[in-house]
Amino acid sequence: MYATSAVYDWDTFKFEPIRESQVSRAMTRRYFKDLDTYAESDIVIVGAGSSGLTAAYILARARPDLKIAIIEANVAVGGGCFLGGQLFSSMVLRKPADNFIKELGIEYEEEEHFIVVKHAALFITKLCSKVLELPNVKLFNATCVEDLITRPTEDGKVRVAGVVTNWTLVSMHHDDQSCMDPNTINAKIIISCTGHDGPMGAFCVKRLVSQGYINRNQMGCLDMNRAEDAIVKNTREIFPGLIVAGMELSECDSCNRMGPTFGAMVLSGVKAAEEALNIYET
Ligand code: 48N
Repeated sequence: MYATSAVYDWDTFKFEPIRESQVSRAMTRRYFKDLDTYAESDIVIVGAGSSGLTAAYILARARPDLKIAIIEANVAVGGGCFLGGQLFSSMVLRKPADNFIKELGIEYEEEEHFIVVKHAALFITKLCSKVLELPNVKLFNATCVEDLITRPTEDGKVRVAGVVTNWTLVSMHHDDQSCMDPNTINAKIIISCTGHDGPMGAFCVKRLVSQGYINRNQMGCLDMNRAEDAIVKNTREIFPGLIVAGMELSECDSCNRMGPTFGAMVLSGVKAAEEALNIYET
């Protein structure tokens, strides 16, 4: 026997009855209601890695009146914090990023200038669960941002005004299927945290480059000290309506990479949230 609130008689155990269609309706009714609700979002965050989820956590708690949509191409969240530099599981964050880990209530071991969380998955799952518990956030995972919505501005320029999305599996097959119509989400601010280059990485930077709106610079070689300071300092609105955070910045500012240390991802997410709040409050 193990400690549990209920005691089961496994000989007579039976679930309550159900029809398969009830499960489908329970899921699709809610999903399509969310698509309808978030078709007009206040803020869209692209990428549910460490910087994107941190930005979502700060924003959704600071402004419970704002609707925040998170678009994540993978089925699972976490980005490089789950899959990339975490073959060795433990997660290093340099101080002062320990403040955020304390706020999340995650245990860690203290070293002189950094802290170590025993498993990267502990950090990202705790952060994700706290974000998803917030009533003004919706995560659309397995969903890819495949274009930006833009609008002309009064001074004859252009600003980003939303995103174009498709289920990731559809996005991956545009070449061998017709370009199946995408979905759109209008929003005043987009925070792009799609990581450094990779199959889908650095998406919004690459899209602005393709339009000739900004220049493309390649991510620099590994230098932990320079990289982490630069990523946090450079987190900003790189184009009207578009804030870039995390490693995607290295693809427009040619910041160095830092390897498997995540303090800059967390504080870049914090800074991106503050940049978005400043824009909202002006
Ligand atoms: O974890 P990432 O890749 O991005 P960040 O910036 O949050 O964290 C970067 C960090 O993991 C590192 O790269 C570490 C520090 N290594 C540094 C180094 O030296 O190598 O998360 C980006 C997320 C992923 O989950 C992608 O699936 C997702 O963004 N994504 C997208 N989601 C929707 N639409 C897209 N077009 C898209 N592109 C990427």
